[in-house]
Amino acid sequence: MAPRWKHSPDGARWGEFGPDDQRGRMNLVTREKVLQGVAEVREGLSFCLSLPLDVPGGARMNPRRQPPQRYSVIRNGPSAGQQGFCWSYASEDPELTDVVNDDVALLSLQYSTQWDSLAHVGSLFDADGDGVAEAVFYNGYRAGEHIRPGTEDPQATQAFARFPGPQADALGIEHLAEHGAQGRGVMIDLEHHLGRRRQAVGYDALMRILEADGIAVESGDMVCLHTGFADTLLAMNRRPDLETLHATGSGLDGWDDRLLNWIVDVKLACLLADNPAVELVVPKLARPAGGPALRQPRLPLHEHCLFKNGIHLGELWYLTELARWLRAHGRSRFLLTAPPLRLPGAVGSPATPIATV
Ligand code: UVW
Repeated sequence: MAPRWKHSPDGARWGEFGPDDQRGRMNLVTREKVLQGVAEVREGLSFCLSLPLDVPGGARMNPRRQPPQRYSVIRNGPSAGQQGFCWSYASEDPELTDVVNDDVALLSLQYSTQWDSLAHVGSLFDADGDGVAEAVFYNGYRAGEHIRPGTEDPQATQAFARFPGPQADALGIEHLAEHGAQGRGVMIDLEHHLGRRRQAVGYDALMRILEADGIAVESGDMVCLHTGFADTLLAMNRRPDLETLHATGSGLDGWDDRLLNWIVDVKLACLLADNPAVELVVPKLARPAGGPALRQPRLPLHEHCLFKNGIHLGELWYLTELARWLRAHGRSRFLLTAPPLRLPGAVGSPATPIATV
């Protein structure tokens, strides 16, 4: 089989875990790391790190992502539905007493608390060296070949079925689910040091915070960034006030090369945040007067992590209660258990992560 790439992007470590690897740096969450996580369990106290999955509310925060819609399955006709159950087994046999509810959800997988798979963000890059950039993902997996449009169903009546896929035959979220996504979590409490004002956090600021809090990030750690954004959002009770949100919460500075190098050199396994993108999304750099167009990503940290280095991202996690508890108890580490849905071919997944201390 022809190798998937002749050239890898600058700053990428494609092939680090073999050319066909689809787990990226989650490979660093080894049995030893799980035991390190388990060793952090001293109180038997668990924290749910998910927002309710119908938060933010509406689609104003991201028009591509709609709130969940749930349907019921009514087998016995509307009258059963009106009584508060879907069907009664008595319709099959009058002597049976069971009444049953089922439901169906139509879910934007990245609407609320979520994982991004390595198939979520790639880049236009000339991996095969033919002089033309193609859409390519981590380890050279190709759009159109490995990550492709799903199959249209001409019989489908639902509106959403008009836009089938994408179908990630490589790099789908099931690879993370099969790993288990359990290991040692480390909390970096940006909000405690910076407040909730929107600001980019670069290498220097991050190092100051790690030093002040005595935090050492080690190989294979699952790193959480608490900014307070999700807590502000939750308090809006599903009516997000965009003006306030646009001024709220810190995020990593994806244009800071020293920060990007640190993320790779420290060998963290994944980056998880309570804000919408882990990084602070800033407007595109300006084209120099009269100069050529600058080809650049809108989301440089996504490019660096998902595309170049196989580092999964988690967004809109709910970290405030855990961050407060850890600070009050002079701790920053915990057992993190955060499997995504084992949904083959999906590019992201809702998550209900649990921290145990
Ligand atoms: C995009 O919006 C592209 O990604 P994310 O939700 O990961 O920030």
